[in-house]
Amino acid sequence: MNKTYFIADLHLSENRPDLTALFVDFMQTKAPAAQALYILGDLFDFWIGDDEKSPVIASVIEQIKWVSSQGVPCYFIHGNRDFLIGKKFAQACGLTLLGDYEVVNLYGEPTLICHGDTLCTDDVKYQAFRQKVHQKWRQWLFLRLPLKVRLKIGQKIRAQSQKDKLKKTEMIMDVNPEFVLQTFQRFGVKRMIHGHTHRQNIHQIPPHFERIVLGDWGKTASILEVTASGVRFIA
Ligand code: LP5
Ligand code: MN
Repeated sequence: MNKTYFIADLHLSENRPDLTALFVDFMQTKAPAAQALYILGDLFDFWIGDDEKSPVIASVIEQIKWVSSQGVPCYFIHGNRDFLIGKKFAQACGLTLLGDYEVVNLYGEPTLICHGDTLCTDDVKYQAFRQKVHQKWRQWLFLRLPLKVRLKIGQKIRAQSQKDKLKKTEMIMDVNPEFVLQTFQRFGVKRMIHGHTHRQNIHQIPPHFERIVLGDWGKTASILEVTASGVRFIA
């Protein structure tokens, strides 16, 4: 029971029933045994408002509701794909929405958690885009558009993003090491857990920092288990 799970970047959608199946399996078999579950963004491939309905969304709500009902608190940090997840969806599944950066005490070790996109400061075009779409008034207007229009706009942005990414190097799309160090110092922590870059790893950074990167889900899941003894990927 003395373990906490972290997952991110599942990118669930109607097009990938295999990913939903992996998620359902995790929620039915492993998650109920945890003290808490943290989902660090991009649970969905795409989110255009809490009013969208689909079998995948219904299934995710059911699974999170079930795990919460087993006494496992479930937390969510927004990703760059599902930053529009709101209170309605959270309430429907009993999910607690967290801020972009949170420090959680994990068995005595203060740990910073975030999605990871904000650490990629070299991706100037993305950061400018992020700043715009995080403006409350833009989101307010967007969410009042008909669902079909929102879907079209979302698809246009996805297409543009994919085109832009072809011109970006792997280094540009990774975290900026100096910004990471500043972030450790700013929050006064030695451990950080994030996703987004899909580069699953546990980095030891001198003199005493640890940066854990969650992987994306594909053929297998990527699940980080944190206990009093430390961290390990169980999938
Ligand atoms: O997602 P991924 O991994 O492929 O790439 C990300 C960055 N891209 C994004 C965009 C998302 O993929 C799409 C999000 C859709 C959300 C639903 C709609 C919400 C609208 C809200 C309005 C208030 O996050 C990508 C990074 C990459 O990670 C690596 O870190 O590089 O960033 C980009 O590619 C951003 C582009 O460089 C800039 C995009 C400009 C888009 C302008 C489109 C204009 C069309 C408008 C139509 C009306
Ligand atoms: Mn992401």
